[in-house]
Amino acid sequence: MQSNLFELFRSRFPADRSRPFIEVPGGATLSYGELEAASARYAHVLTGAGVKPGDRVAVQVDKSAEAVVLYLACVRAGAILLPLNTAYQSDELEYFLSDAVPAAVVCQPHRLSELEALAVKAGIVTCVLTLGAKGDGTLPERAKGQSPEFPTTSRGGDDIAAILYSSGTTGRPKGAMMSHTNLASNSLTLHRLWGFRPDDVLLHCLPIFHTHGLFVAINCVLLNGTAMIFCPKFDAEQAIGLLERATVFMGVPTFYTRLVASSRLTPSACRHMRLFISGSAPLLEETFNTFAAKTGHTILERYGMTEGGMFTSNPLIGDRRAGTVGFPLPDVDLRITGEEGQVLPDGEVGIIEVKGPNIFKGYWNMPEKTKAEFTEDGFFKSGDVGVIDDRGYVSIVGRAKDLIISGGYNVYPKEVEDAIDRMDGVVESAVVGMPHPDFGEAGLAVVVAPTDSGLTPDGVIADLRGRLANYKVPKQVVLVSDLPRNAMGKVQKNVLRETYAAMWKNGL
Ligand code: MCA
Ligand code: AMP
Repeated sequence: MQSNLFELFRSRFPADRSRPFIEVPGGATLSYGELEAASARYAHVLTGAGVKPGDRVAVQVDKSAEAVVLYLACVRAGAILLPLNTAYQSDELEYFLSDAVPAAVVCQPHRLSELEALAVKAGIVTCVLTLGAKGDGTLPERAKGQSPEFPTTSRGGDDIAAILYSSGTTGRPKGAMMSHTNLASNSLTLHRLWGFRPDDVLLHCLPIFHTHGLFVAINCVLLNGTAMIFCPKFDAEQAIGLLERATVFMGVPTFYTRLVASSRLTPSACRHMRLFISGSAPLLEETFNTFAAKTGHTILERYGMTEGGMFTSNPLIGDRRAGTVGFPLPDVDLRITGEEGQVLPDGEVGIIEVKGPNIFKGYWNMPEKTKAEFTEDGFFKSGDVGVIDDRGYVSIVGRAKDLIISGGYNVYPKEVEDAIDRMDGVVESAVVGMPHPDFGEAGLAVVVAPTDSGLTPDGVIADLRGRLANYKVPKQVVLVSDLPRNAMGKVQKNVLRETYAAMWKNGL
């Protein structure tokens, strides 16, 4: 049976293919017909370059209509999309390329030589293409002479459509393998649950190299066969101006705190809107309430992970409760377990475990790690600490994993600590998440170094900037002579958070 995700989308495209799919503010519009033809052309370029079904295609490009075409071209060709954050630096990219061994790499023109060198270093025979501006080597240029028809590659439901990397608590990034069925099932569920309508227009301001902007947002639009206004990045004032042409908005909590800070956010600015959705990080009750007071809209908060898309959602119709992430999706089994793995009754706090058709197929090249993350009866251990109340609403009350979520991006302290520890003069370090008014949380690095090491806080930050994606770089660094430890020798991060709370001026 043909389970290629593209065929599901195509079955939902509007009969009138001249209808718009992507509208870039102040830029071009891409119709569904153009999407179909362009993704076929891109698929021909990829297969012509030797990409075969199951091959990985690493993509590190700015947000654009062409990037969405490329996503669908990979799916059509039966290749595995490997989207990479544009903020990733060479050291980070080197790992992804050597681990995933892609058959093709698509990047921005200004990073071509860097990516080519990395591909050679990773020892992979690969084709490196660029997206964007004109030039013989660019994918859009090469696509010009290609046929607008492409027979969609047959895929089974369990075949992998995408691999998304996250760093993980051990510091070594792991690639979550999402199958065609994983992506299709979650998108269909969300599209139905959030009541998408034939006249919906999504205002899309999220980055498209992570699950939220790529799969949650774009896939709902593709299933709806309607348009999205596609902003290259989030700008609160621009977004408010565009709301009058939109009906649905999806954002991380930072988007909402920036929106409510504007005097232009009024009921009138939102008069055509029917749904505001938030996720990727906890939405403060204060933001929920201020947003409701300023617009008359209650934000719908949902919860999920790269490893399975969305797990829960507040209701479309009914009580959207601040501080909760709503109910498990209809096709997701969600339970709370205790330290011995026993299932806890409602009202008790424990680890959130999930099971369903959306849960990923495992970590690329890491069978042992995959095994460790699942229970014997097939539930995925999220690492989030939660509770279910007497009405069935799930709340996230903490994290068992050492993770900072900053502006919706995950920062694993272990990865940042490893980078700091490699610096000359550093004995050891600990990175903790501190409250941040804009990003929710942000990193503080406590670095142990002898007084004659020559290290300075600014020097540590400057060094990290070249080696880590910018959002992972701690906002503040303090140099100390030792770290507090418990009787087991483990660094007491809670003590560090308390100790430095007074000097932490919002990370600024
Ligand atoms: C930018 N900076 C950040 C962040 N973003 N620092 C900490 N955390 C961040 N998230 C820093 C930059 O390094 C720079 O610092 C300065 O802020 C300004 O950078 P700029 O690019 O101008 O920032 P911005 O455009 O205002 O970006 C902030 C943002 C962006 C709009 C909130 O981070 C964003 O779009 N976040 C969304 C992330 C997302 O989509 N997550 C979903 C993951 P300097 O000047 O010092 O260099 S998927 C997921 O989590 C699951 C599945 C789920 O449930 O959805
Ligand atoms: P990622 O690994 O980027 O997919 O991030 C997933 C993590 O984001 C989850 O494990 C949660 O810790 C967090 N998360 C996502 N949505 C929410 C939410 N609505 N509230 C609190 N945390 C969330």
